[in-house]
Amino acid sequence: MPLKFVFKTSFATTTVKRFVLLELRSEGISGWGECVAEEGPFYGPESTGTAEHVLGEFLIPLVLRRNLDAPQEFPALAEKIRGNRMAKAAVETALFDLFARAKGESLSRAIGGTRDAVDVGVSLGLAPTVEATVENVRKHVAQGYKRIKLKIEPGADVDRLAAVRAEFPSITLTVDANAAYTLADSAHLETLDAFRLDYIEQPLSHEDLVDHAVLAKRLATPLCLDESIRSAADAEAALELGACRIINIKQGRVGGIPEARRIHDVARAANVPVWCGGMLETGIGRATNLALAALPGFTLPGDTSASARYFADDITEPFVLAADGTMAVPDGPGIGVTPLHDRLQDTTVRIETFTL
Ligand code: SMG
Ligand code: MG
Repeated sequence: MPLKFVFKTSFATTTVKRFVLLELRSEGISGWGECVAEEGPFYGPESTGTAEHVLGEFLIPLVLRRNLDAPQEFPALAEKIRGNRMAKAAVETALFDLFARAKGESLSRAIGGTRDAVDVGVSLGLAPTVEATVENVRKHVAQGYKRIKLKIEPGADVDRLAAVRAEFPSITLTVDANAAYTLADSAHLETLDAFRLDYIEQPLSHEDLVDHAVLAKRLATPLCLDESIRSAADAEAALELGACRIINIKQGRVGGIPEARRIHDVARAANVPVWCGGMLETGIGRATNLALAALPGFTLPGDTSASARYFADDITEPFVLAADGTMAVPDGPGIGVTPLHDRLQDTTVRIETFTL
């Protein structure tokens, strides 16, 4: 699916979204799971190719013709398979959707969501110039997003922030470096304190906690971790070390909804706000994310922006931004949306069917 914009981060440039979509069928009901792995292993270690392999060879056989009483039984089945969290999350979210649909209950309700709409922000990729950055901010502030997040990298940070802050002194502004800096950049990162950011997301290595804790002590701006938090155990360690004061939760990155929920609970017990991240999902993954973001600890605007920001035509009915900067949490059965038949046909490159 072509993206409406070039999404440049410190690690990659995305113009087309290619992904694995999983449909699990049982007793006449379909559950849908979008695998958030990207084409290349640059955000995290997984890619669409590794996900296809692990799904086909290891994960799907675990659930084929097996009677499960609840989606919560899946993690124990998949326990022997290390890592591959995005592939696992695809199966698990499809199972959650399937079970919630079978009960005629919304996924959000099924997992303990307490909100019917969530605050929404937007994540803006690296633009070629300072002026193009400001223009992009202008456009999305006008659309009503509650928080603007700018991708940054060394050489494309202070200049952009200064220009954005000059025009928008009071918007909620954050940055995401996707691990582009090192501790050697600490003095430089300290200068970002001047821009009154709500947080700096993942400035240092994608697997690091300790250096983030060292950096955090030098900055007034809170750190938010994304890539480094793969599990509730990571979240506990990060908070214990003082590596972050905010957590970005993505169900795909952490292996599914129960682990996302555990991270939410760890953070909540420590009074640490969380927000729901995004992986340029189609309507399927977006619906799953919205259900998760309805949990009570998700108190900051997330990256679950409107479908129209990403795609001319989504594969589901589009998600829209309400005038008050919120997005409705689907209340229909399961994730509340289904792929539109024609859109699915138009966008599908290859279908693989697994039966016993
Ligand atoms: O879904 O709007 C979205 C993308 C949000 O910035 C976003 N995601 O590190 O938080 C992040 C990135 C990871 C994906 S970049 C292709
Ligand atoms: Mg991030």
